[in-house]
Amino acid sequence: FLTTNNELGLVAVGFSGGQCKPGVDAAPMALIESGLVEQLRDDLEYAIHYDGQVHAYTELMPAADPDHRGMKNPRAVSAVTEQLSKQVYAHAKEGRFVLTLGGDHSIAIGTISGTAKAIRERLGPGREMAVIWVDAHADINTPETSESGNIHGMPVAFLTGLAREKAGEPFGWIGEDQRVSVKKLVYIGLRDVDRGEKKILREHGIKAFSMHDVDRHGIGKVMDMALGWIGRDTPIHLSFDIDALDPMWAPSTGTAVRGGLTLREGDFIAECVHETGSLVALDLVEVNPSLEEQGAAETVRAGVSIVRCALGDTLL
Ligand code: B3U
Ligand code: MN
Ligand code: MN
Repeated sequence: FLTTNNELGLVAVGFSGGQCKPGVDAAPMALIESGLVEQLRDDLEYAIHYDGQVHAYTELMPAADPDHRGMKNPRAVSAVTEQLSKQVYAHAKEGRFVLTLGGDHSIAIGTISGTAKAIRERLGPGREMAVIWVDAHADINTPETSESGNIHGMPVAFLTGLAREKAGEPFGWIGEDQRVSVKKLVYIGLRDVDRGEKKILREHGIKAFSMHDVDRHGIGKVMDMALGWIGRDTPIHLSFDIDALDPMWAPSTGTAVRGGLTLREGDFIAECVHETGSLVALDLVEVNPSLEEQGAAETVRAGVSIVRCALGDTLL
């Protein structure tokens, strides 16, 4: 029932408040200007539902936004992700595939909470979707374990309920039906994981394939294992941080880490997830076209390639 149509909801999120560097807010426009929407419509034959705007959510920005539990811009990130969650939910509820162009990775609090709720309602009780998180980083710091205070390093903690807030606190809006289980979460590409995060991954038995695993087994075997862990007929939300790719292929991103995936390995992950027929949503985040004069165009091109592969483009 999941991919019975070619309807695609597109949400463009020009938001950078989950980290400190400006420029990642310009990514959706750069991706769209490079022809992504036309390619999805004309080459891949999607019917695209897009409101034609890159949302900056300026109307939601608080006048004052002091740190809360060490988090930077907590109210801004909360307001944006709560609104985004509703937008993504509305598309997913209609049975559309949801493509979100970020923005920094804090926006995944909005996207995944939105699909989790919609998919839960469609699947009925006892079943829930899985998340594949492709990233150099685990983004599972709690406000207390984070050394940076940047919320783009925390979305998985909020989405799994490892970090929680009460009603009235910034992230108090996240409900049980908007969360995902740590057992349904799989990482690929990790290579820069904080000490506190390693402890969290270990203690909760979270499935994670680091670059070491990619080197040892090859990306083919890693994908077999990742998808085997999730199991058949489980809806999948793919959250793809462009910094999972080696800076050779994606240099223009806020926290580039050497020793990453090749462009083909990134595309292969997207292709394999598409082939399951269970992909319900994709986030592409952390493309920052302003950081590298030379590498920006290349990074945008890598992002377009990942999206095309996840949406069914094939080499032959
Ligand atoms: N783990 C670090 C660094 C980081 C996380 N995500 C990115 N960088 N892109 C942190 O700030 O939590
Ligand atoms: Mn990330
Ligand atoms: Mn990252």
